[in-house]
Amino acid sequence: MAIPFSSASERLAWRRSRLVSVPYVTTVECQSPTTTPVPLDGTRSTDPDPGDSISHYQWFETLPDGGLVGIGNQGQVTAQVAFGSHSYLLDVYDQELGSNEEPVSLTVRDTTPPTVSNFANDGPSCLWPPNHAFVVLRVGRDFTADVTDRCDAQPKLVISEAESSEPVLGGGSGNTSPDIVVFPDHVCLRAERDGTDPVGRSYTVQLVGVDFSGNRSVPVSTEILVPHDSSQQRCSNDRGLELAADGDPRCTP
Ligand SMILES: [Ca+2]
Ligand SMILES: [Ca+2]
Repeated sequence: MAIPFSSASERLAWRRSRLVSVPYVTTVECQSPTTTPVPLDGTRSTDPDPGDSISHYQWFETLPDGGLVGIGNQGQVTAQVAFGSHSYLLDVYDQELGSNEEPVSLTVRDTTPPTVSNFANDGPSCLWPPNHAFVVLRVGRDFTADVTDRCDAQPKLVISEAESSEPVLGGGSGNTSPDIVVFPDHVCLRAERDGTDPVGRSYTVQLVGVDFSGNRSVPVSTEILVPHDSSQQRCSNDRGLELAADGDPRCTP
């Protein structure tokens, strides 16, 4: 016959430090865009009463509204945890159905950067004529790549920076500034070069893959030339260039 327990000494001892010593973790790395399996182990729960022992376990996920969803009744279960922080409960019972309860907090985070492959500059590789207009180059049209991430199903390709081989002012480039305006999804490069420089101007545009946690991939880059003259390199802008004048909102920081 079961005897009701009322004194504190009859309660089951649940020691968090012991739980932590088994494959129990509070923060785990995201494994997929949906859920991440997290093993939970309550089998080191102990009962202080001589001759008594743990008889069964109940694991629950605690919903934001306080509701409970059962996820298993074994000592060891695997929780399928979505991205972010989530609350769980472990209830343990002894042979006499005395019980104790312990909250468990699990966080799935993403610290792994995306991977960029098959990067291509499908836009112009050189700009002509050097009429000081901005040329707008866009991710998805001019810059393409495959970006994959273990946790984010839709990581983005973004422009991280751009630089010029020539100073913004000086030489025979005219008196225009800025020459580069960077946005995540497009960049404005001024079609000009120092006329006294026989090499021409080279812009380097760098892009990275970014996931929703802000992790950034190893960068990829491409060069875009403004040649000294059209005989140096013939620019075949078959598709036509997207141009913008100074003050155009597309090229205003
Ligand atoms: Ca990631
Ligand atoms: Ca300039």
